[in-house]
Amino acid sequence: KFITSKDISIVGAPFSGGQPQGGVEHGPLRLVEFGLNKQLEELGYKVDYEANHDLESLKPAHDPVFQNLKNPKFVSAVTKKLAGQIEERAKQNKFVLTLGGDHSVALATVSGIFAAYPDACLIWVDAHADINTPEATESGNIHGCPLSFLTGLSTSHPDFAWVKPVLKTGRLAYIGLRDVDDEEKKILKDNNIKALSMHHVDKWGIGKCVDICLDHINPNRDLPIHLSFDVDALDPSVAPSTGTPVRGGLSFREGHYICESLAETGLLVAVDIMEVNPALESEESVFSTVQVGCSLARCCFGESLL
Ligand code: NNH
Ligand code: MN
Ligand code: MN
Ligand code: MN
Repeated sequence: KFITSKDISIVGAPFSGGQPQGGVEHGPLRLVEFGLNKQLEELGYKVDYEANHDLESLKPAHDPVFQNLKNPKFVSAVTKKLAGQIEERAKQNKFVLTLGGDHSVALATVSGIFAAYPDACLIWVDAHADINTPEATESGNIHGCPLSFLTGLSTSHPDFAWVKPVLKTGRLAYIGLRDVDDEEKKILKDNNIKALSMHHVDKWGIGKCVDICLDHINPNRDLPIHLSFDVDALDPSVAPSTGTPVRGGLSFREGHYICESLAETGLLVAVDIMEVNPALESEESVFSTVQVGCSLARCCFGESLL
């Protein structure tokens, strides 16, 4: 056991600068308004919440596209600040639950968590691989790039020089992929990264997929685990309110199974619930997406374990 307390530090990351659609910055507050803090307290945890309402103040007056990336200075400033906060909370022997916000915020969560736990491994649950380099990205949206910086595959962008290559490619595994750019496919192959797509979920079932990932990145089940869960990994019928829905995703149960089985290891130290966008689609869509976001988080903290 890496964490001996029953303390959860919820870090709000109300930020949308890593992609073009507004609204995702309202994700954290909606999850908290839905009762997430109280739900986790009912599971026996002591919960504190830092809303980080002031992130907009880090927006520079002038932030032109540089080396293909959009809003590089804003994304860099926000994620650098949050990384320090997350590292501090992790070093206080607390579970860190980060609520996005777009997935560029993983620059902060992975930097912060791996500073506290250098031997950690990362499970990335997403329809997308988010490992584009500045040279490779077609969109220029930084939420599609965090893993290239964190793994050290991108080193040349000056705004992200502060991001240390804390994540070895052998400690990264994906589940749920189905919309991966050609350049990313090459990166995954060249670096021998364990990447399970929806095809693998169909073929082997979710149980075997989680085992395969853990066997690869945590073979002795003795390393801390960080889960970064992009809700667009779920099928759009389950989590419709997200910026880039892709059909054919994880079912409600498959998503929850991942969280439950990681909770069961006793090795989880950090969880990110990302890309909930309450500005998208209908009020019913928002309700189901926020509800599933909260229930994934609760399952990470053992709700459904007997
Ligand atoms: N691969 C695309 C890009 O880099 C899409 C990324 N979008 C996401 N990632 N939602 O999770 O822009
Ligand atoms: Mn707004
Ligand atoms: Mn993502
Ligand atoms: Mn995604």
